[in-house]
Amino acid sequence: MPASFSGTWDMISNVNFEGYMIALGISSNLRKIALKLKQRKVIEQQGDLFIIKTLSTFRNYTISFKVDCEFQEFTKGLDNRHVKSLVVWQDNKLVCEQLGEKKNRGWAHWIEDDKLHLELYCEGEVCKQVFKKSANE
Ligand code: ECB
Repeated sequence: MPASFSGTWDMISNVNFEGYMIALGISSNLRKIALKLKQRKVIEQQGDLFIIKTLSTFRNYTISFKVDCEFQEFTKGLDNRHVKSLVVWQDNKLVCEQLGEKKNRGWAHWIEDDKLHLELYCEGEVCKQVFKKSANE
C-alpha cells in the first residue's frame, strides 16, 4: 500500500511551470500571474477515492475521481479544455492520463521523504512541483 496522500500540502518548488503553461497555450499575461502563486494541495483520500483541491489566492481547481474509473474533466479556470481522464496506480505512483486535444498530457503524484511530488506533462514539457505537509497539521 502506498502512503496516504491525504492532507494539506504547501508548494516548496515549481520547476518549468512556465514551459507547461506555454504547452497548454496559456497567455503571457495569465502565465505571469500564475507563476507567482504558491499553490496548495488539499487531498482527501479514502482508499481509491480521491478529491484533489489545488488552491491559490488567484484561482482554485478541484477534481474527484476513483482510481481505474475514467472520468470527464473540464479544466475550468486553467486552460478550459475537456479531457477524458484516467488515474491508475503504477507501483506507488498515482498516474493520470488526460486524453484530448493536447498530446502526452497528464500528471503523476507520489510521496517521497514525507513530501508530495507532482509532475505535470504536456506535449513533451514537464513541470516538477514539490509540496511539504502544511505546518498546521
Ligand atoms: C489552481 C491554481 C493555479 C491557477 C493558475 C491559473 C491560471 C493558469 C492556467 C493554466 C495553468 C495550468 C495548470 C495550473 C497548475 C496547477 C493546477 C492543477 C494541475 C493539476 O492537474 O493537478 C492535478 C494533480 O494534483 C489535480 O487536478
